[in-house]
Amino acid sequence: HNGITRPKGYTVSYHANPAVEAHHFGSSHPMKPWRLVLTKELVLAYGMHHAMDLYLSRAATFEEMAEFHTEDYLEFLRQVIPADMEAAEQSDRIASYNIGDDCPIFDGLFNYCSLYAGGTVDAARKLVNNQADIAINWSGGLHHAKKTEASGFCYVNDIVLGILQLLRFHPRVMYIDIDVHHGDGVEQAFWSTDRVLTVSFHKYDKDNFFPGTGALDSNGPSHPLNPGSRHAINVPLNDGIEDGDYLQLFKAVISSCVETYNPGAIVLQCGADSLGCDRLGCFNLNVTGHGACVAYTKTLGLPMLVVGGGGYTPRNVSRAWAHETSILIDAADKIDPNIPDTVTFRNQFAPDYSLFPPLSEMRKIENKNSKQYLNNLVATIREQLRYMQG
Ligand code: ZLV
Ligand code: CA
Ligand code: ZN
Repeated sequence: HNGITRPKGYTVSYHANPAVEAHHFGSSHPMKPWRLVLTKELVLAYGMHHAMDLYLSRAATFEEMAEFHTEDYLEFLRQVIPADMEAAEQSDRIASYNIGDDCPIFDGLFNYCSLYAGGTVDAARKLVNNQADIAINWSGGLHHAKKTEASGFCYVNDIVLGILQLLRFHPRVMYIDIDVHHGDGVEQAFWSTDRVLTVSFHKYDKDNFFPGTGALDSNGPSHPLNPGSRHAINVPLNDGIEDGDYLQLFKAVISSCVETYNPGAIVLQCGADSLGCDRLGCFNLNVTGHGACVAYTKTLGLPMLVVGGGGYTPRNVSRAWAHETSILIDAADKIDPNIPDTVTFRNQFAPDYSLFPPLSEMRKIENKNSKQYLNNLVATIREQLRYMQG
């Protein structure tokens, strides 16, 4: 079968549940859980499931989610129904939890949240229990959710829950976020601790791009004696960054962080809205460039929790996450760039039927990141890391 076998010397676990894919945010909403169906189709058609331990994600329990979120907020998510959006007596509560156009109430909302969160918690536990070296949950990565409110299409912060599991065993965890948006919810959750180093690469334009946080000089609590001081790293970018510059920047920043911080485990959020042609994004990355960041992170040889995130052009999201799965099982060189005939919904990948269409050429966005701007980012971050060492 395709020649895809288990990777030598390490184990990859894959966490998914088809029930997640069936949820709908609403027809005009950009978040389409259906992109997970396409991802699964590609992973199966290439035979990658033969190389991994597959687990059906279970729903996270209320108590597990309450390790981060308040019981009031979770209770609200559990009982709210779409009709409450119109009910006047609920409107204050709905507003207080930031429910609205970005984060609507839809059928099965609590089930959706507990399933994607359960996948990430399960994946983290596989790493902690030494049953996996790399654990993947493409349905997770919902980095904007806060302790007591929804934000930016995210309701429950599965990443925070996963990191809390890893912290039971590892003294230091490093979080890396390549979604085009700032990973504000994860940054905020660990703002005051030195046990998590958060690193987000994102488009930054304070007033015109969501969520407006993540400036280069936003690095943790300002008081130098607060343990979290300098343990948030932000890599603010402008429109149009391309593969070569992004990968060079990624390697420079991540290698310096690992050298200084010496984490015991890595959590990688692979938001695919940093690809070219994304409906919401404004970068020019190709599937290969995005994947190269995953490949580089893997070479660090640390236990790795890999989650999804944003990504609003479903065909390209699935291309990226299937390619990245192949990288994580060490089979990228064994998969045919021509998408197999056996893929259901193969018409989605027309006209090229390639895993690697030239996204950066298809909707070229002018690159507003000068070499000087990028060099300054690296120099400033290295300086910050020098101070972090104490
Ligand atoms: O990819 O939204 O800009 C992880 C992730 O990082 C906003 N929201 C907020 C602030 C005021 N607004 C606009 C509210 C619009 C509500 C509906 C859309 C509907 C159609 C098309 C685009 C959007 C939209 N919303 C684009 N950007 C937003 C952001 C939230 C982005 C979340 C990214 C989530 C999963
Ligand atoms: Ca990011
Ligand atoms: Zn995003």
